Amino acid sequence: MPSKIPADSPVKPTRLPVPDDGGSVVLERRTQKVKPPQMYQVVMLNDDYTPMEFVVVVIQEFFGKDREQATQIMLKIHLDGKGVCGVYSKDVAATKVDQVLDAAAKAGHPLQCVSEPVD
Ligand code: TYC
Repeated sequence: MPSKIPADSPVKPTRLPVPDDGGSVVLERRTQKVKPPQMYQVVMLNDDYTPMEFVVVVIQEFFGKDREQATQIMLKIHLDGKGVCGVYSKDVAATKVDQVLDAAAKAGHPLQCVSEPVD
């Protein structure tokens, strides 16, 4: 007895259209319905008080950027008001936000960041 195939499987069992198929089952491919997961970008916001050096270190530490990349991102945030530090799955993005807010609060800086779905 073949094991049961889940309803959302990309294949479905089909009986062969011949009278004497001996109960054979073929697997017919269905159109794939699974979509890639929604991704989230972590956006850091500018403020007038957090030191540039602190932002650079945070971006290096939590977003895996080298000093040069981190400095470019920090300057973009400083000039444009906000900037993307990285793109992650929902849970990882939420963890990055928590880590940044925690580090900022501990250091006494008002640095803010948020995660938002990528279109
Ligand atoms: N604007 C801050 C300053 O002039 C630097 C800064 C950059 C703060 C990026 C926050 O996300 C930020 N000290």
